Amino acid sequence: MKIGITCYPTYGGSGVVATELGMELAARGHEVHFISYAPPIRLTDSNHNIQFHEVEISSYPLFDHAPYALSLAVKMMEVAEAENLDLLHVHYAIPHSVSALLARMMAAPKRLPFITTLHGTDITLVGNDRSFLPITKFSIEQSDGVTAISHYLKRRTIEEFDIKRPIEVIPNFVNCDLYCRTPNPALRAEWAPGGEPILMHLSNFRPVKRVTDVVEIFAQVHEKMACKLVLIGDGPDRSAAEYLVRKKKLGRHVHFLGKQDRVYQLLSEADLFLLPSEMESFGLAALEAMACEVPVVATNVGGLPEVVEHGVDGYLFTPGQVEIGARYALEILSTPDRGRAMGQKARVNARKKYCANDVIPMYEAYYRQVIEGAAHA
Ligand code: GMT
Repeated sequence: MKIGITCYPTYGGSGVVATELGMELAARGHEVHFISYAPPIRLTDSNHNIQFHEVEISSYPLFDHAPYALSLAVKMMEVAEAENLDLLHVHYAIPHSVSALLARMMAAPKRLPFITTLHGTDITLVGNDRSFLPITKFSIEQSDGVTAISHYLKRRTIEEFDIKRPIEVIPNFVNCDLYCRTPNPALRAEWAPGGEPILMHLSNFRPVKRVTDVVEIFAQVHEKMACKLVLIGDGPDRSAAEYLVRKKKLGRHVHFLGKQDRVYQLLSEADLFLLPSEMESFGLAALEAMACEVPVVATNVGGLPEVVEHGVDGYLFTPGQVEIGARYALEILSTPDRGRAMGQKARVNARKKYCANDVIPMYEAYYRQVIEGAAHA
């Protein structure tokens, strides 16, 4: 198949999923065309089946804000025509599904079906910003196919937008061959020279991630046992987290790594992964950690209970209740094997439901269904 994929190319989870999906599809022989304003940051494969098409953003002085959604629609239509695309697959509803809808209309009478994959804040945040609701609802209804990354998000979309059309749940996935435990003793010695357990967090440091709760939990664990904290990523709340670390005089025990590409090489060094988010429709970072045999302490919100099994491969707690998060973290790290058995269960559970080898065929089957449906429409 020839598929056009559009996503935010920066460090958001939706962009990561879209990029990994494109690379997996290309490896399976499909032709993949990424269409966005910049190459996706996780696009590390140089497969000849992958091409990137840049959307140029117009800078005409009259435009205070360049009309990206329109430029994107034109580019989608042009690429579809030039490359004879079978399908557009857009990740994150706003504004990508609206652009795809316009592209489909412009491409007529040639058929150009499009699938919208909902990731989370495209649904949960517009719930709070009513001005986006009508156009998001319209573009979901007009999509030839719609997928959600968790059962929670499907339910929330139906409720929030009063959607009557079918929504397919195709969960996020991880490449289980790449994301596996491959210890790097030199790295561990650098972060934890005394052999201390390592707690880890990975996110885009947005307020929804509650990164300062990561520091609070770590501080409480550190009072009871020697340990280290590694934070991967960057974003608006990094300064607040750094300030809290300084205030608590924990600087010698905390490593801020900033944005990193090959996170699977880092996750393997963790003994525990912390994800105390206010909301997660799925929690891809938790799944990536689990695939690397790392038990997770996360919040019991959104789709996280579909990923982390409380008491089996991690623990779940209510957002903001950092004392409980710290208690769970201590419980895991105080076991004689320092949580290794729980970590192994985490990998088993990640493999059961979320390996790319099982999830990519779900996308392929759905693509075929949507293409056939459009042909008969
Ligand atoms: O919140 C983020 O990290 C970014 C956001 C996005 O769409 O880029 O993430 C959402 O999509 C991820 C990938 O599907 C999910 O794993 C995250 O749970 C989801 N974030 C929220 O729902 C807050």
